[in-house]
Amino acid sequence: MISFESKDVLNTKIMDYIIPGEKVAHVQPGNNLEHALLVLTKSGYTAIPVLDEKFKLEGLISSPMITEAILGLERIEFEKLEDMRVEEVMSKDQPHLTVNDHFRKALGLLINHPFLCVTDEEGAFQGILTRRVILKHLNYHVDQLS
Ligand code: 2BA
Repeated sequence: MISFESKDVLNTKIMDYIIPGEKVAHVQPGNNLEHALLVLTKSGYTAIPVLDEKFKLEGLISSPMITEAILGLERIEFEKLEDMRVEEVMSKDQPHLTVNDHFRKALGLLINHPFLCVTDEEGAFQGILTRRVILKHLNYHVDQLS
């Protein structure tokens, strides 16, 4: 059975491990879907945060959400990409972390989400914590056990 020598791993604060806001690809609620699809495609990510002009976290948008939104009965209605806005399509009910949270909370949430947005107490976006970073950190500690 795996047993960590101390609970320090799970009590680690997340802030040292986040990808800072300025390095995170994002779109704004008022952008059209064409712009969002361009950012997603160019960045290579399947989902990215939606932030307002003051960097407040508003939601998350993904390529499947966009495809679903422009899917007509018989064809994909590409012309909708220009008219529809990110705010009409984005998901608003994603869990997120705040700056003082620890790995323990993040670990449980990252089972179902590839990344979590991190905000300060006022909701201002600080960055994201990805599944990759958490797994890398845990893997390091598991390696120390052998
Ligand atoms: P996905 O885009 O589905 O990417 C899944 C995994 O594929 C990523 O896991 C990463 O290991 C790899 N990957 C995808 N695109 C990449 C790229 N352009 N450069 C390097 N590696 C890439 P994680 O690193 O754990 O990221 C989890 C999720 O976090 C990503 O899911 C994406 O939705 C989001 N993400 C990560 N970094 C981001 C950033 N700088 N800006 C916006 N979103 C980001």
